[in-house]
Amino acid sequence: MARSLGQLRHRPPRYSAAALAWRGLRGHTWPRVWRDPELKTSYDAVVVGGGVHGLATAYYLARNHDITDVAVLDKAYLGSGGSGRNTAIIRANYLTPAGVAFYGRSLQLYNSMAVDLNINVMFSERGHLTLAHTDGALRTMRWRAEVNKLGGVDSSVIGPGEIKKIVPSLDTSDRPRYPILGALYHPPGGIVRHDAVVWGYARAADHLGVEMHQRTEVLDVLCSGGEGPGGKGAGGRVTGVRTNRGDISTPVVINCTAGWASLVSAMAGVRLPIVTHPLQAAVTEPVKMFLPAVVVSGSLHVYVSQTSRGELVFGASVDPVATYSVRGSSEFTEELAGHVLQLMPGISQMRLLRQWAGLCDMTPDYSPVMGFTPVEGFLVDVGWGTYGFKAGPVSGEQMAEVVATGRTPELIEPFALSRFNTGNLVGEKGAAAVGH
Ligand code: PYC
Repeated sequence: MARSLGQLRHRPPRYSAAALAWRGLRGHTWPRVWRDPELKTSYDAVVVGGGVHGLATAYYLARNHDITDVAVLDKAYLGSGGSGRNTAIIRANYLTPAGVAFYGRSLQLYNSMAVDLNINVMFSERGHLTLAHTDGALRTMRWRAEVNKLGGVDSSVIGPGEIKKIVPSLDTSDRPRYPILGALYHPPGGIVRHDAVVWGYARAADHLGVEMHQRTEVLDVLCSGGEGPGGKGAGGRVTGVRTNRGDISTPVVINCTAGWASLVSAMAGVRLPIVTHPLQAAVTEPVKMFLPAVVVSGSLHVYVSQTSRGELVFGASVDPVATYSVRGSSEFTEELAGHVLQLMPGISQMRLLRQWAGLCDMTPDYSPVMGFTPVEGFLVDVGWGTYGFKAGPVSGEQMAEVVATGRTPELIEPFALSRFNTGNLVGEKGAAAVGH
């Protein structure tokens, strides 16, 4: 039965604002938010990847199914991959019925997350606008709006007049090279503080008995009975993982990595149809709040939102080259600035402070790969492309159910690896924030 955080074994300490300030000034050391236990040689399940997906999977295994002998392994620190590099946008305005139902459930979990995890994740439901600059884009927005409504997700197509009322700083005149013809307006979309989501799941999972092991890199997935070398591949089963800190035996390994998804799966002899591309993002200096919604332009390859600190956070399409490099490039900055200024000429004096990149595992249909693989006990929650952060909670919930019940829940049936053999693809390219 599901347990609330109030029923957990260890409750996190609470401090008033004055007590926090006093402790800071006195140089107090802070209590650990999660434990740092010894790595054991055996667990009921091992989760590879300590981002939102891995941590949520471990949390729901413990909370919803009482499976607590779980280790989450991360080769760096928790949230150091895609969970710490995204632009924190959440939405459910997808194109396929499967996508709408899935991301709709994630939005519900984000809505109740502050209470469920007892942490302020700074969820700001501020509305999400996907601008259309061509007749073709407007047609896709109408299509998405109808699929969204049928799936119970609030979305509609609005014209330039309404867009201007929601975001006055947008140039809705006919002067720009790509005038704004309309937009898909999705009021429940918004932003959330991404690192708080990581910390919230980590702390809650820890309180339920899950172990998190940072700086613990998986070097190999150990298998037996499979058709490939080392007993890996189809027909085999998982027996454990080899890490930089020793071998761990386990009957269940869940690959929740991003960027390294295909490499970790290959360790079990499982090939995935994934190509990895970097995605760059950037942030400006903070200014007074003037951008009340998330704004996306597919034709101009840009999305932008304003954080509660006042910075503008920008992202673009994935870089055109498949690589594991996360270096920033000046081409990105230059193109971004040019495109953003077509949308909001009034911000030309703002300064960019930082830029960074994350890795996106792109699948042929822009939908994830979730659930069982031909290797018994080796499960995947991968292939998130540019949609990973917003899917973290629902993915954790559903993957935990797969492990606990040995069945695939209806919500993620469409995302099975076997779809690439049957041809039942779930085409979500039309729901990408920007053209890729
Ligand atoms: O799909 O909303 C999105 C998104 C934002 C950043 C990357 N993808």
